[in-house]
Amino acid sequence: MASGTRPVGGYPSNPAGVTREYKLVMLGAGGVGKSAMTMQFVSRQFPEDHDPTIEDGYKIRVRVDDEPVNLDIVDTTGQMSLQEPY
Ligand SMILES: Nc1nc2c(ncn2[C@@H]2O[C@H](COP(=O)(O)OP(=O)(O)OP(=O)(O)O)[C@@H](O)[C@H]2O)c(=O)[nH]1
Ligand SMILES: [Mg+2]
Repeated sequence: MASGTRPVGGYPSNPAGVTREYKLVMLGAGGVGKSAMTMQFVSRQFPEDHDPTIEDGYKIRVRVDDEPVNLDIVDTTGQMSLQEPY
């Protein structure tokens, strides 16, 4: 392999002791199930009610490829009325 090239495939190596963080953003129209899907993933619960979201954030730790990583999830609003400037 020529000098300066990186191995093909996979992610750059992770220095020992450094926890990767992935940022996820839930996007979609109002009432399509963004919060329900997020809650299922974060707390294994399915909310039956529809409580329109303004914006919620969740930080959880999960395993990806056998490695503990931090997820930073933002559950956004689907309500156009909440997105318009005053
Ligand atoms: N039957 C069924 N109902 C669902 C599903 N996903 C969500 N719901 C219901 O649909 C409604 C709206 O779900 P939410 O998760 O609050 O929707 P949302 O996209 O977060 O809505 P906003 O925050 O207003 O943008 C709730 O009453 C949920 O229980 C699903 O897969 N099946
Ligand atoms: Mg929501």
